[in-house]
Amino acid sequence: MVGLGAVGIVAGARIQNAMNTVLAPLEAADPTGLSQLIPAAGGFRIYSVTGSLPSESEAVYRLTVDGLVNNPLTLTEEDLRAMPATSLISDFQCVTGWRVPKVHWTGVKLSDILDQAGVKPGGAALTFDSFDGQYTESLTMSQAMRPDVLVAYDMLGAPVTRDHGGPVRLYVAPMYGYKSCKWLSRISVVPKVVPGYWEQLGYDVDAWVGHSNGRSDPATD
Ligand SMILES: Nc1nc2c(c(=O)[nH]1)N[C@H]1C(S)=C(S)[C@@H](COP(=O)(O)O)O[C@H]1N2
Ligand SMILES: [Mo]
Repeated sequence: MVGLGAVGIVAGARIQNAMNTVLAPLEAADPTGLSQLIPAAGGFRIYSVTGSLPSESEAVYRLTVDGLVNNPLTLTEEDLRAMPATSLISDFQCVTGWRVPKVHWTGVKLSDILDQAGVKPGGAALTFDSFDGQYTESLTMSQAMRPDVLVAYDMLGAPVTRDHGGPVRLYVAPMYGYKSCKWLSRISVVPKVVPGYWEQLGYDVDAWVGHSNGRSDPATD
């Protein structure tokens, strides 16, 4: 137990240092180091690990789907809106504790996009990149095929705003908010899970709301 506790403290210190490096001088009071740039309507907080809010117009926006696929895709927002749409009403919960109940989401099921791209044998996981140039996320293939995982272009009854990661963001309904990569620019099919931005800093890769505290910290697991 003593040994595990020590590991937890070391991991915690590492996370804190890494977050201070990335985020200073933003929101130093936030114990997680996550940056709250703008208090948003309806209980959301607007997060960006880069300390700024990137922007891409609908005209230049492209979503690349590549890696272990038979048909790599380059999709515009119009292409996505022309695909079969799925709407969900589901909570958005950040691992730091805030939660927005019953948010309306519309987009394309990630599974539909993967079906169109044609996953090759050996494609067992996905990586997600943001056009902010820093944020990344991951899912296993079976998580990605769930019907409640969307590539979302509408949120709160309107196009996803720039603040919330528009024109297109990921929405992983059953998992903590950090899975829902904003300003989504690339989906790659890969052989195994590559931990995302916060996961490299200690958060759980499997971020099920309620099953996980979002952090792989042996001192508190
Ligand atoms: N590109 C990018 N995506 C991101 C983040 C981020 O900092 N950058 N923060 C994540 C976290 S921790 C949460 S809780 C949600 C917050 O979404 P919101 O800014 O729309 O409230 O976005 C997730 N996706
Ligand atoms: Mo979060």
